[in-house]
Amino acid sequence: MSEKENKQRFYLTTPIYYVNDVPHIGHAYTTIACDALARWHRMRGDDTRFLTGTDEHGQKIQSAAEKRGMTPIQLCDEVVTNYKKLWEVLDISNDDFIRTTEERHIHVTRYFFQKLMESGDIYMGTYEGWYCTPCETYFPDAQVGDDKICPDCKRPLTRMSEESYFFRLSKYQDALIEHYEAHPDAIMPRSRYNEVMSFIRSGLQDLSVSRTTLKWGIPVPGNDRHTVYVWLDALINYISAVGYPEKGEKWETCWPNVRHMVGKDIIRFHSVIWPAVLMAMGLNPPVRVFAHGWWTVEGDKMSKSKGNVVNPFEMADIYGVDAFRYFVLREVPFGNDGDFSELALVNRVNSDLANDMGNLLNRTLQMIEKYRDGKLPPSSVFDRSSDIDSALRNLAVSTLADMDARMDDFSLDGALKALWTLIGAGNKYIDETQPWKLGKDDPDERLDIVLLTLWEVLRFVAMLVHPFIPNTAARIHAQLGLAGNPSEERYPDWNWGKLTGEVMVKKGEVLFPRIDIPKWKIGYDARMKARQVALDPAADKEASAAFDAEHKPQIEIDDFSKLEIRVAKIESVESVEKAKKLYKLNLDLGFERRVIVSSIREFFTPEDLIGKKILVLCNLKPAKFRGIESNGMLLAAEADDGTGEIISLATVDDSFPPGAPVH
Ligand code: ME8
Repeated sequence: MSEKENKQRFYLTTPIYYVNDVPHIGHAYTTIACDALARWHRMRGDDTRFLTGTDEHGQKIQSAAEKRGMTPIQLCDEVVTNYKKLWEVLDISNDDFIRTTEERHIHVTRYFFQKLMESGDIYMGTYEGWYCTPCETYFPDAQVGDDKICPDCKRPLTRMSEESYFFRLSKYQDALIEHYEAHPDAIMPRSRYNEVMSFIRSGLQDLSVSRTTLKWGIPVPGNDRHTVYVWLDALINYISAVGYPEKGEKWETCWPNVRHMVGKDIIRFHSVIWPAVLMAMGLNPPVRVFAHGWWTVEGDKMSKSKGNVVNPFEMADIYGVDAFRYFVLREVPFGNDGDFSELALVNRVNSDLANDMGNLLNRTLQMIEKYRDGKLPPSSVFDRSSDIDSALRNLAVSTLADMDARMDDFSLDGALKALWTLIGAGNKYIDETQPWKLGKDDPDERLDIVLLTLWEVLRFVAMLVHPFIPNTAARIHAQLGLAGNPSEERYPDWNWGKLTGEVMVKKGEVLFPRIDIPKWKIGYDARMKARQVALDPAADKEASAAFDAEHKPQIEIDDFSKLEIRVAKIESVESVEKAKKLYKLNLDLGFERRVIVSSIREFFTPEDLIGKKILVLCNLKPAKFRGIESNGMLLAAEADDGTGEIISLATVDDSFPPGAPVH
């Protein structure tokens, strides 16, 4: 296959995420999967563009902003930074980030609407139906049961009637069926294709595409009383981000090759409404819409009220970005639902990353250092390879093709499995060739061949694993003694044995230290307890007593210096409603004012506290207690005097100013 024949164009999008809340594992999952695909295609040398962004209009955002006493755009500007920061932390290589409040998007949305009104595909009518506010969707009577709850989210529906513009979705029913019959790969996996086809065949109704009740949206051209339905607005992002309607080079290379990755809950918007709108505009429908499954957490539905929402920042912080990326991509057949459990993640790290991949690298580099002083044998030794060596080489080369085919089907887990077959074969090759014996008996050629074969396998592994765990791939690459980064490699040039000149390996730190499960469990249990406390502060006492009962391990001075402890003056004290143990303390920290929520109400009256200069840990991550954000923790001694628990706050002389540091 020549590079030219094989070269593709690949434009890939994530859904754009609502900015009414912080990102969770669902958002991270789609984006990591897209990142792996985009990196894979760049490595193939394909013309690749990868888009993500945020969905910033609509009722959800307006309500969330009202709740927080902000304007919608203030909320958007604040929350969008969480997404951007997360993509940086997770090594996401998006080429663009679109916000639907950007002018480049707004004008394209209005253009679409205007064109569709002119062609008659959008017309004015009256809508009466059942409306789900959280889903921002109307449901026709036929889809609503006697209980009048939303068929999707199961929350109560409201009967609404309003003047509305409609999109003639019904007109495109036959064209959609025809299109999908001709392109069975346009919706994947197959089960979703079948689901969408039967939905289309059951009959499509025209779709309400404007709202008079909502202010926070894009005004309909020529009729400011209406805003554009948020889903139509959102879908258009995929096209406004590549320069439509000017249609420059970005447009030409991207649009005919667009693939959308979405969660299974939003497949219909992408595979029914969106292609019909595109057809109405005379544009090609997406080449593919792929719907992935949903994560549960430890067997339970993820929900804020249960306090089990998986925070991707936290996972990356505790386990490392690549362990998290690897786990979500490998654990579940892509397209199926899966269950997230930290223990399962730890087991994957230990078995796949530390054991299989880490050992192959360590054993190989150790031997090259021990027997060849770190220097790589010349590739001419391959001329005398025997069958066992060639078999491993052939496997490395065919793994590339095997993974490529799986990535074409978006089978990310399948591609990783194929790669781990190669890694397993590399470890088995060491066991079978027993280089340590060759090292003793035959210091020359046979050992050279074995060491170089292993080194080449690892070079392939670094390149093949790079789209999934880019940072680890770069570390392997560097330890192999290679310059540059695997992200710069283009695979038509990988040729086995291509290396000339002298390469010195540089064995470095272990890639993934094994996680000691009993030790890990202690930390895990403490975190779960803390989570419960955040949900129910009454559990706080129990948690802290259990924690204090144990002595803690020794720490370094550096550990201590991470704590920012300062003097704070208590300015005022308020009782927290419906929480008999909690006070809200308003503090003066010298450089700013702070709120801390603390469970000391049963020990002090407000008068005991006001004016006191106390010590506060002030760089603790914020936590919410009964809806109040607490920024820090006060320091206190705690004991039992026989009658019950007593508490004494850590205080300083009145001469100390608020904000004074404590070392
Ligand atoms: O739907 N597991 O945005 P969004 C896996 N703005 N994926 C999950 C998940 C879970 N437990 N929970 C949510 C929107 N998701 C719209 C998109 S696109 C033009 C507009 C996924 O922030 C969900 O399937 O609510 C969806 O794909 C994504 O998170 C975005 O959710």
